[in-house]
Amino acid sequence: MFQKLFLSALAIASIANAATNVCNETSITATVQSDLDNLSGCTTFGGDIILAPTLTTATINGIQTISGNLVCNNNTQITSISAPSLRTIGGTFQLTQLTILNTLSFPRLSSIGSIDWVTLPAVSGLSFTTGVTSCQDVTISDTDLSTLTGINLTTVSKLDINNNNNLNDIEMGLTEATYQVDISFNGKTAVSFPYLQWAYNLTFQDVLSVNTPVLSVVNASYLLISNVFNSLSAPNLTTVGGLSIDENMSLTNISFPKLTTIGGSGLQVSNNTKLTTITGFPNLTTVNGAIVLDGNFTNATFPSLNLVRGAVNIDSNDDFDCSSFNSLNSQGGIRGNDYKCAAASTTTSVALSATATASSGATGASLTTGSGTSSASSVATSKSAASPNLVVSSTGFTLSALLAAVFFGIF
Ligand SMILES: *[C@@H]1O[C@H](CO)[C@@H](O)[C@H](O)[C@H]1NC(C)=O
Ligand SMILES: *[C@@H]1O[C@H](CO)[C@@H](O)[C@H](O)[C@H]1NC(C)=O
Ligand SMILES: *[C@@H]1O[C@H](CO)[C@@H](O)[C@H](O)[C@H]1NC(C)=O
Ligand SMILES: *[C@@H]1O[C@H](CO)[C@@H](O)[C@H](O)[C@H]1NC(C)=O
Ligand SMILES: *[C@@H]1O[C@H](CO)[C@@H](O)[C@H](O)[C@H]1NC(C)=O
Ligand SMILES: *[C@@H]1O[C@H](CO)[C@@H](O)[C@H](O)[C@H]1NC(C)=O
Ligand SMILES: *[C@@H]1O[C@H](CO)[C@@H](O)[C@H](O)[C@H]1NC(C)=O
Ligand SMILES: *[C@@H]1O[C@H](CO)[C@@H](O)[C@H](O)[C@H]1NC(C)=O
Ligand SMILES: *[C@@H]1O[C@H](CO)[C@@H](O)[C@H](O)[C@H]1NC(C)=O
Ligand SMILES: *[C@@H]1O[C@H](CO)[C@@H](O)[C@H](O)[C@H]1NC(C)=O
Ligand SMILES: *[C@@H]1O[C@H](CO)[C@@H](O)[C@H](O)[C@H]1NC(C)=O
Ligand SMILES: CC(=O)N[C@H]1CO[C@H](CO)[C@@H](O)[C@@H]1O
Repeated sequence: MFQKLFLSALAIASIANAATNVCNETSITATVQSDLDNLSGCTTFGGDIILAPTLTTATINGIQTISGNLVCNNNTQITSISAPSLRTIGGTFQLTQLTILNTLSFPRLSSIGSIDWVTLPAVSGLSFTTGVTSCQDVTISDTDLSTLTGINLTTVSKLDINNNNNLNDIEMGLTEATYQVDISFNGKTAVSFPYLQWAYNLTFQDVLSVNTPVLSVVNASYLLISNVFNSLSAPNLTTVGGLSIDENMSLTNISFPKLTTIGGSGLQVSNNTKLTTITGFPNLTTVNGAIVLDGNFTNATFPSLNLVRGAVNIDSNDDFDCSSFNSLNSQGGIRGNDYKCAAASTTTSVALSATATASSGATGASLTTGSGTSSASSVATSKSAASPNLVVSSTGFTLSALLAAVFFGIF
């Protein structure tokens, strides 16, 4: 009786002690489980915990906060890592090259400085019951995850999710992404960011669908390359730094109803095999960079477009009428030093081009048409093989504008 009481008093004392126990070690490398057991009295561990390649399983008991990093690299025999009490990892949660790891059990984990998980081919799910809601920097590459359930962030700096072959669903409550979102080559992933309002830089490659109903700004570039969706819509997007929609084999429909301004990185819509109409930009008025349209389209209509500060290169493999671009050009709406519109069969194609690139000086500006004469009104009946250099860098800009000014001054 006395002994029992004494023991429970001891237990209470150790709990009370545990609640305030900060262990200030800077770093520990655990080679056996007992090394981790040594730390179970620490509620906060001040440094990094490194799990050595000798461990076959690792359980981190007791610790609620790791102020530094939690790292396990290059371990070919570890199958399970768990931390029943862990809530916070202040630094990086780094797991790389763990070939048979299949269990990540962190039921209380909610906050991580950054996630860096690369080559975890046997990790197919996360046992994150509470769920991580705070993490600034996420890289998840080459895992067997089918969803990211257990990670649901509202803001992020970098979200780089690539080469996870089974990942078929990404849904997150992100509202802003301040640096980079890149979802690429994950097999066929349905991506949904229902609350995302802006992203600095956004890339989707090889995705099945993109749902961004409230996205209104992409500051830098929005790249959509080799995706498998047949329809693409950004219903609330008003401004992007650059927009590139390339090589999406099934794409038949694009819709950017509110997109008004495209920045210096310009607009490119190219090699989307089934995209025959590029008419999803009813409100686009200004492109502060170049426009490149290349593919099997018969209709590319931009009813509000009145200013393109870069070059324009339109190349249709089908029947396409260049007249609206020709008139934009003749009204001075194309400020870049190259304007070219060519189609496989057409009646009004005119190719105007400066033979000099923006960086090679302003002396070579010249006017050519598809048929090789020097008259702007002559008719080209076949596609020009020439493909002028259309790279308009921000530094080349002033020169382009200058060139254009000279050009339009002469003609
Ligand atoms: C651990 O570090 C904190 C702050 O640096 C300090 O207040 C505390 O006394 C240290 N604890 C031990 C056990 O050294
Ligand atoms: C854990 O404790 C044991 C026994 O006190 C000690 O031999 C070992 O070095 C400790 N491990 C670490 C990593 O501190
Ligand atoms: C893993 O091991 C390889 C080969 O031994 C080495 O090149 C690499 O740097 C190691 N990676 C890490 C993160 O330790
Ligand atoms: C993610 O969090 C948002 C709120 O930020 C919530 O609405 C949504 O249901 C969560 N999604 C999942 C899959 O838990
Ligand atoms: C945007 O992302 C793309 C693709 O990852 C990258 O090539 C580009 O440099 C990024 N741009 C900026 C401004 O960070
Ligand atoms: C569209 O974006 C604007 C900001 O440009 C925002 O105020 C508005 O709420 C968004 N619309 C919807 C339907 O979310
Ligand atoms: C990106 O755009 C958003 C929304 O307009 C703005 O709040 C943010 O400051 C911009 N970020 C940068 C780096 O320009
Ligand atoms: C088109 O842009 C103008 C501002 O340039 C805006 O007033 C108008 O509401 C936009 N139309 C649509 C459909 O968003
Ligand atoms: C479209 O594809 C062709 C053939 O692969 C390539 O030569 C061309 O550069 C592509 N167009 C663009 C704008 O990338
Ligand atoms: C145009 O369509 C043909 C036939 O469907 C296809 O083979 C070709 O790759 C397409 N070209 C482009 C640039 O998408
Ligand atoms: C191109 O598409 C627009 C918008 O759907 C339509 O108004 C226009 O008549 C079409 N032009 C041609 C030449 O088919
Ligand atoms: C023309 C082209 O490159 N199409 C690509 C479109 O996207 C699919 C799916 O990612 C690719 O397989 C195609 O190569």
